[in-house]
Amino acid sequence: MTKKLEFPQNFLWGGATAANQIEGAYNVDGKTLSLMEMIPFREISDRKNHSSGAHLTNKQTFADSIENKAGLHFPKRFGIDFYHRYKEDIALFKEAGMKIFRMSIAWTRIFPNGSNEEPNKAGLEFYRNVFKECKKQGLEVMVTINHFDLPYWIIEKNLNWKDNELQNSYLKFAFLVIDEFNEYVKYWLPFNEINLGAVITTSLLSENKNSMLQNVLASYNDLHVQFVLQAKVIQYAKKYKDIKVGCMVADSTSYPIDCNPENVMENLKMEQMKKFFYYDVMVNGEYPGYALRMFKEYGIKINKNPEDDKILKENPIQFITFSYYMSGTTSKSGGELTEANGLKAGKNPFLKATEWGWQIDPIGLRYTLNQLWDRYHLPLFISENGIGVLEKLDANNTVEDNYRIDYLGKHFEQISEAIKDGVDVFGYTMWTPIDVVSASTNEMSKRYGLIFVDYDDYHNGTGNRFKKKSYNWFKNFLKTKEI
Ligand code: BGP
Repeated sequence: MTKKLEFPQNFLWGGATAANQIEGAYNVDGKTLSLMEMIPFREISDRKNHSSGAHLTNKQTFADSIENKAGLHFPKRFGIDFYHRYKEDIALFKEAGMKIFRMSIAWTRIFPNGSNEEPNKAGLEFYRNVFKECKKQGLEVMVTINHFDLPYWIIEKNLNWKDNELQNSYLKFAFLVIDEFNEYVKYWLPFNEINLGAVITTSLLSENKNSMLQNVLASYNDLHVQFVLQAKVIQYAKKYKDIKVGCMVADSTSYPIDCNPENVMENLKMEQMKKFFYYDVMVNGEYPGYALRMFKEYGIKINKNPEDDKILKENPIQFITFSYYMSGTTSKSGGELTEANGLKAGKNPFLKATEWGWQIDPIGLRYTLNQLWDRYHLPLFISENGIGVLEKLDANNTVEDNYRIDYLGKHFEQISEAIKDGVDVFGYTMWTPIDVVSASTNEMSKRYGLIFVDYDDYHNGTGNRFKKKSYNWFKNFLKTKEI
């Protein structure tokens, strides 16, 4: 039985990627390494557990990654060679019927050695060519200015977000790419998953890498810096009438484990600090009372510059984007936990989870869309959503990924329900249209794509692209809107 879904005619369907997970060519045409590209692969034994929350653990120390840079430890993060194959990939996106492509710009292609140098012409040219190709194929573009990937030269200089030099370097990079590419790129996101980014980069940059609590506390100050930098990007971009700047938050739905008021209250607090806090600051331009109370109780002091409040107030985000992969539960007494991308969430007995423990919950997406619309009344865009699975090409050079078809169809259904609820959702970019290197495991084998890419975890393979069953299903869905 098929079901026809309703979507507005101009709804932007598409796919999302990130430079450090797709481009490869990390040392080509002047590019230098970014921190994400230096993260070593996990130990084989660790990888069998598929535990998430990778990045640098105690085992994979910072020193390891520096050795990695010197070529002592291999491999690095290779991506899928989008750098050389972008025309083929964009043609496949177009053939599927996509209308928008979300990607990021590698800071290290534009300023390979520091921000006092001239921007690297070859880097600018690469992105201009990609954007021109998107235009030729009728795809809008959404750009993430910083998708977790800090240049290694920032680490060499020992800079942190609190340092003016890093802040100014980021702004120089952000303003430059907006000046260069505003005619091609309508939608801009200054930071990927701003609620995770600060925690991740703080842990990577922090001297005290072993204390997670300290990293989280310190990260509120880094986060504040990112809020202000984002507001400055919004302010700057106002000179271009045709572009819009929005946020990107790693969202997830959280339910109380039961109707015990203690647990319901705990869940409210969880939602406030895990999601609403970020949107509240970026939409309303001020820190909400529940956060100020929490900061006081934990002894967190936000070091603000005198002009920060004004900048935040005058430059709210113009639309909201978020990633949505899963939901979780909360109970005051703890309960059984699952973990995704370093965020812990309570288990839900009503839901199935992926091999990595990400609990699949399409209805949670409708729930979140309603929550965000009711609270902010800003246009919403789902900038990431998808399912990571271990997959192999079969004898027919395809993957019969019925589970992905099921996952996507059920999420699309809930988006269409939210639209019927009156929620203004204007687009969706799945993570991801094509297999890429995973952000949390650094492996190829956690695959999300509609298109299979022939590389293994060690970058063996032809790199050739093969359509999975879901590719053809999605192509047909875009024509018929039937699931
Ligand atoms: C998000 C990141 C992406 C992406 C995705 C899937 O947090 O923005 O970069 O990779 O999660 O995560 P993973 O690759 O770890 O499965």
